Amino acid sequence: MVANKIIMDLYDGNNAFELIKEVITPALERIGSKWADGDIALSQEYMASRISEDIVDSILPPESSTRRDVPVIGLTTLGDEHMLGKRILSAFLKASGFKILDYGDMKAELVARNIKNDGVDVIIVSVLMLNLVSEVRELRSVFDREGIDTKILVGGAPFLFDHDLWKEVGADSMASDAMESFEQINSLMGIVQ
Ligand code: B12
Repeated sequence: MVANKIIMDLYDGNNAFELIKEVITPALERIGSKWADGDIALSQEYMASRISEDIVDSILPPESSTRRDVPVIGLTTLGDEHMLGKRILSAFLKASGFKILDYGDMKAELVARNIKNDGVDVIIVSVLMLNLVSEVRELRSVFDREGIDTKILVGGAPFLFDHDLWKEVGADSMASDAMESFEQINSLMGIVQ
């Protein structure tokens, strides 16, 4: 497979996140624009993302053997079917020693029920679709109604374009990439590194 060979030629065993950022994500962004311009079908975009997922899976680092059980981190999308960003984030945080509960894609009510049961300290929400940003506001209002004090950390394209958006939707913090999410989790939990 051509895509696989291109990445493997560049992969040195230690640069997975760099390759994802510099090569795979920009390629998918170009593919997304081609779809938006009507040059390719959604099925082709889908196949490109499946191929990318397989490549990403093959280069992501394994979980760290030094695991910490506190804080408990949940990860979800709120109606968004774009899963690759979440998967990358999860791998990075697992490699950093965090235990991650991945809820897949859920409605706010269900996320709230799960994090209550699981005692989640920080819920990370990945959003790619602009119209789903309002779901974070919904999550905040469910938390307020139910008295849930789990911190909400958001990230993804809409929050990169508008740096104050996370405040407007009632999140506790935002991060622009996996490394920053690590720092934000520690800061939200008052953990000094
Ligand atoms: C692949 C893809 C799909 C695949 C997804 C497959 C899958 N299982 O993931 C399929 C084909 C299913 C799909 C469907 C749709 N898609 Co689509 N898709 C894409 C595409 C091409 C790439 C997305 C991707 O995987 N990028 C690579 C990953 C690694 O990047 P990422 O998600 O941005 O994540 C990175 C960062 O943002 C960050 N990050 C992400 N989340 C978080 C969270 C935190 C806390 C932190 C710190 C960081 C972080 O970390 C990641 C690594 O750096 C984009 C194009 C684009 N420009 O993004 C369109 C795109 C996102 N899709 C789009 C659209 C419109 C759709 C559909 C509505 C199409 C349709 N008519 O059905 C549906 C939506 C379904 C839904 N409810 O979600 C639009 C969105 C427009 C908008 N304004 O919101 C885009 C931008 C295409 C375009 N140019 O118009 N899509």
